[in-house]
Amino acid sequence: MERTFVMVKPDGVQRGLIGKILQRIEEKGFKIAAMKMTLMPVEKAKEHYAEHVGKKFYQDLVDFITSGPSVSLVVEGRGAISAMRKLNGATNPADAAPGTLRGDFGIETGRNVVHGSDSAASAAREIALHFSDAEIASYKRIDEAWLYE
Ligand code: D4T
Repeated sequence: MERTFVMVKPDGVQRGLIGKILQRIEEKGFKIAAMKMTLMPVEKAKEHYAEHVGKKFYQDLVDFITSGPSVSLVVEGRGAISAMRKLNGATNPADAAPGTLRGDFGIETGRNVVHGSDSAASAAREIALHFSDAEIASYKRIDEAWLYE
């Protein structure tokens, strides 16, 4: 089953949104295969956002993501990568549709509450960066027979 890397960013943690975000993911039917709260080390943040090196928002992004605890998740389910991007909403919360996490909980791009991998390659890279294989659980949700045909 497809896996994606999702993060409740430090603003989401500080604003008490962890539970609501997890609830949306769980209610959608996706499985939380791994989860941990960390204060992301600067070196890991730089690796995570390597594709943005040189952009004007890069340093602010690294500073922000390492400014407080964040919750890292591996989310699993059919089509999870693209579906999580849709659940998260547009990068700029001002453009994110109501009903999406960023649309409902955010105002500005630099405080957009959640992260989700943007492709299969990014998901594989980000999961390996933030989790060891032993930290990722394999189990069946009791409702799987009702989620999948
Ligand atoms: P993430 O990676 O956080 O899920 O966001 P997106 O995949 O939706 O968007 P992104 O990679 O283009 O941006 C990564 C991260 O940088 C912040 N950002 C982005 C910013 O502060 N200013 C900007 O102009 C852009 C484009 C927000 C998300």
